[in-house]
Amino acid sequence: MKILLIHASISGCGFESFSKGDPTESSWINHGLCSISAYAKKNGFIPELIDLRLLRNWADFKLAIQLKKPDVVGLSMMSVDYNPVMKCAKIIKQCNKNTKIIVGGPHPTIVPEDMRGNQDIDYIITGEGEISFTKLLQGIKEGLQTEKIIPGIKPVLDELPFIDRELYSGHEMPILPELPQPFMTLIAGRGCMYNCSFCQPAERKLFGDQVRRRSADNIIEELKELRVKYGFKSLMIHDDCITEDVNWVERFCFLYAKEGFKAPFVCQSRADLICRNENLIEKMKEAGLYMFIIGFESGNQRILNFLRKGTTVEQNYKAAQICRKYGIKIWANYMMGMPTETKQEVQDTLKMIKEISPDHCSPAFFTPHPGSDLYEYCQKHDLSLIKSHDEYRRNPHGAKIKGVDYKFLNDALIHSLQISKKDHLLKSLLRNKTVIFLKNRIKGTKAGKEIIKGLKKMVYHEK
Ligand code: B12
Repeated sequence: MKILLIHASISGCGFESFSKGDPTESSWINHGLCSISAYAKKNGFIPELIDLRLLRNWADFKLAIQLKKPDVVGLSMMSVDYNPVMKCAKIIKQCNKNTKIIVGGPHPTIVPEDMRGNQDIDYIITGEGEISFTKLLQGIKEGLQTEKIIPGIKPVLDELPFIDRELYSGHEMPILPELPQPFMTLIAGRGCMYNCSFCQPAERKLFGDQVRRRSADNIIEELKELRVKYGFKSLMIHDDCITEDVNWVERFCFLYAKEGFKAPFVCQSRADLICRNENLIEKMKEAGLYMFIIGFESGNQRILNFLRKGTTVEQNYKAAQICRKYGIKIWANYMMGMPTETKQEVQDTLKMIKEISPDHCSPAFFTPHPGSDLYEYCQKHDLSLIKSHDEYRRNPHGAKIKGVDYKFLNDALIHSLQISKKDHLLKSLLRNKTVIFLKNRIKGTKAGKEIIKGLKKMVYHEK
């Protein structure tokens, strides 16, 4: 049986984008697809991958399907991937209506109704897919009939095979240009114990109420394999919040050093955890922590409470100080344009960014993601301006909700980039799609020219 998996996440980066521009969307692997592939392979199936980022256009895709002639196709989708995934499904069915199409991932789990009635989709697997996908392949092979919506089965994470990275032909580009290559991403756990209103309950729906994590020993075993196979030189740990489990991180740092790993790594954390566990942060730095990605979100306490972030503005400031103390770089995630947010509250965020002076700024316009409580809030109050699934990205692309002055937000966003005084930050931002987008928006306007001149002056020391 010929099984094909498809990486269809191109609503942001487009066709022919592999390794061009923003490394995260243009080159990173999809761990969900790699994990279901590894499990299927362990059970005797041999999935292949089509990565849309490597193709030129939909005609290329059609050709690839005609050549590969798959019996079964698996597609992974976040909400933002809906349109390209549906287009793939249509083309596949046009080529052969007997090809079975299976979708899985966050969007089908959160909103299965979105595609239940779609004739091109044969099966929807909700939640974690490894076991159910392989069972379904066996069922299809034996000609068994099954329901359209199939609930996923939670695997014991340490019992899963290491993900099938060979599914992808290209390599992942580092999150920051200064990190040495080869760069790799990995994920240790599933789920998140926090309750932020811009995310939850989506992740609980996907992975359940309890956070499950592979053992640190299991991760180190995978890293040993990756060292031999790829000789990786830097690393990104994707987990939403790996630092919540102090014992886990201590064991990981101990083993990482013991096994002779020196590659710098990047991971996500929270301001409150950094403040609470300074000792742990020091140990992480010693083990090779290069940068923390921190969801500071806002410099205003009312907004942090509205987001149910569970952190304080003071913790945001203090966490940044702790990172500076240990020489850990800061990637700041922050949002603007939340429902009810006032212009003064946005100014508080600008003040915070100025003081924190992050090494990398990742600003966003608040976007109501399906599956989150704030999405429901926006539906209830008729706030959403999102017309197409492609717009479910938090990057500052256009207006997201009613009642927000996006002209003011654009200015605030650019200001937040200007006031963080790091040259290398600006360099990376000039390469970054967000700024290219902003440059295009403001290009031609007098204010725009001044802003670009100002940015260039700061980056290239132009007179
Ligand atoms: C790493 C990550 C990224 C990476 C890489 C994404 C990737 N392709 O894997 C990058 C940085 C590129 C990214 C970008 C974005 N992300 Co992201 N990301 C994550 C993160 C932190 C981990 C994903 C992961 O690897 N999980 C581990 C694997 C094992 O789980 P999984 O991918 O869900 O796969 C399992 C199941 O979903 C299922 N499954 C998945 N695919 C398939 C396919 C089939 C056929 C089957 C049967 C099953 C199946 O089985 C898998 C194994 O159990 C998650 C949060 C999280 N903790 O999961 C957010 C998350 C997936 N991202 C999210 C969002 C919103 C985005 C962005 C839109 C953000 C933005 N910029 O605006 C972009 C969109 C990118 C795009 N698609 O164009 C949301 C999605 C919410 C939604 N409603 O869709 C999440 C859930 C975070 C959140 N709670 O808000 N992201």
